[in-house]
Amino acid sequence: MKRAFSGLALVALTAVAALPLAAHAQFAKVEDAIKYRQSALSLMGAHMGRVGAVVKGQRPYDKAAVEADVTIIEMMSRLPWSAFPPGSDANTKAKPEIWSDQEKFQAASEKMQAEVQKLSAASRTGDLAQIRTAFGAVGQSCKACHDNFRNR
Ligand code: ASC
Repeated sequence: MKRAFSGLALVALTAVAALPLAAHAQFAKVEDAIKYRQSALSLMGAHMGRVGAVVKGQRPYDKAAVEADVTIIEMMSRLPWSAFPPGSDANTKAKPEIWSDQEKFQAASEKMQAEVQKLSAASRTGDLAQIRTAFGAVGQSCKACHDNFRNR
């Protein structure tokens, strides 16, 4: 029993220790990584669109609904970044700069996540003006990354 536990513990410890290094190894195939990141960004875009409609006055403001949308945006904003393994630009809009300028790409992803955090805080105030401002900043951070790292 003791032996079995030690073996399991070693496997668990090794797995945890390897996590930051092996983010890409989560995906068996490059196509799986592409699908994963595109799915997260697509869901993020869908929920940005819903909040965008409220911000533009095309849909009535409902605090709980916006908070729910922003919760999803926040979760999705964390997901794409482990899913850009080298070589995963083939047949996608991903620019080679994602891999040749990784620091800048990472900074852009962190900027976007930081702006999403502010949108999350704004959504909890119930103040549509604050939500509008924060939403604009998130959109700008999306655009900045697309301009630099995504082909049209
Ligand atoms: C969105 C969305 C994007 C960005 C981008 C900002 O809502 O789906 O891709 O904002 O349009 O310019």
